[in-house]
Amino acid sequence: MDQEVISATQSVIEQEAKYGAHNYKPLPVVLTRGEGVYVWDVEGKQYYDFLSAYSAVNQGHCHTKIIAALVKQAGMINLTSRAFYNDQLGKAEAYVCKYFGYDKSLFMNSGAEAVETAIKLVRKWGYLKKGIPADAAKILVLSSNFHGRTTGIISFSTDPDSTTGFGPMMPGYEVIPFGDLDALENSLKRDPNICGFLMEPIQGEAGVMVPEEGYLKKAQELCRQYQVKLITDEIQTGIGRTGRLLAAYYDDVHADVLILGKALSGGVLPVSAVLCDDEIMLCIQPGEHGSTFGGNPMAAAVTMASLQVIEEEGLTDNAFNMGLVFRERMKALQERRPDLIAAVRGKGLLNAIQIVPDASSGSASEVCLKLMESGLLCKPTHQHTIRFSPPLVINKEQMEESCKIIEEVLTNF
Ligand code: IF1
Repeated sequence: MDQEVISATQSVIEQEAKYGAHNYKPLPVVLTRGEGVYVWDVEGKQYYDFLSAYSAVNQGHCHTKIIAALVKQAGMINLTSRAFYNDQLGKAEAYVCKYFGYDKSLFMNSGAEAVETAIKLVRKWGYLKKGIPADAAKILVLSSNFHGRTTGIISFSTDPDSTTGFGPMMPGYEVIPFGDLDALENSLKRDPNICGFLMEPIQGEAGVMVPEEGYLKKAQELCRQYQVKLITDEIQTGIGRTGRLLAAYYDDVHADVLILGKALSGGVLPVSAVLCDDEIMLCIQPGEHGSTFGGNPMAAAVTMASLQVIEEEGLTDNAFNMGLVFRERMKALQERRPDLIAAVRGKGLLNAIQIVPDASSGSASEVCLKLMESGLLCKPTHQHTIRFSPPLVINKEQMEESCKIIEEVLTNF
């Protein structure tokens, strides 16, 4: 291999190791360019991107329409703060409200901020509308949840890596087992101070865990019965990723509070939003919540373009169809090689393969290294699970070629 080229990758890795915090352990690949489903490293090697920045780049890398909106707005005005109006935010608010069917929207930046915002909204609603005594509001969450990294959000994480050494944890949350409707009902019955139930319709970080069909529908009914707001975190599952515009649509559920992030901007800028109806949103008054960058005109312009692309290019349906192709091939491989693959699961283009522990295939991270060498980038979640989430613009031919790479790596390990 070319010596000079190796050092280009190596020098970036060494610089990060020296000057960056050690809070990540990335694959040893340094990317410099992306287009559609492809990314290129500094050595010029091309890869299929089967992570899409954890489902943020649903519209594909450097989508011309989204970049055009970004550049156009960049030459007009970038940031006004919310002390003044800008001429883009109102348009974007109207756009997302109509797109997802809510009265109102509140723009933030990161996913974690939007989750915090949703919690604040539902707590406020709990005090003002449900009559919960001051500071007694409680929010239900699921085991193995992932909603972000703030001190508030990690307070209800069940992952020791997320919490250990970061205490004290904030009270006001109760964790119930994933997929367990009886546990949900018991908690709702027991505690009248519960104001919200926060959940991921498919748990991403937990390893693409799909609850039983009808779980969310029943959960919504229970929440209504007990006057509790259903908050769906669709930061990862939303915006076409699972083959429906929102994953909750599989259960015909329209959540009381919807949290979006990641692909809301096509991965171009950090943009998140919370959507809900007036009954909840108007509980927060001027001065009670905000963000310097939240709702900035760049984010607004990029959001509208990103959502337009999803619709115009039929990316939700494509995700559904390409997901069928992917799982069919992978399930066929599992049938041939049950010694290698323990499970294939997912919806649309949010999928995971679980590798048989101690199989000759090695650990999930070793498999990901081999896939990288073969020209396909993805990331393990936990020791034996690999997540596969390509941009939704992937076509049949690209999907077939990607499946071939995965099959070859898994079988020739
Ligand atoms: C990282 C995971 C995925 C999310 C859900 C909120 C957030 C996330 C359902 C917070 C963020 C990202 C964060 C990213 C890795 C990635 C991730 F492995 F950590 F869990 F996708 F599965 N709700 N998920 O998935 O959004 O504040 O990050 O914008 O490197 O931590 P954020």
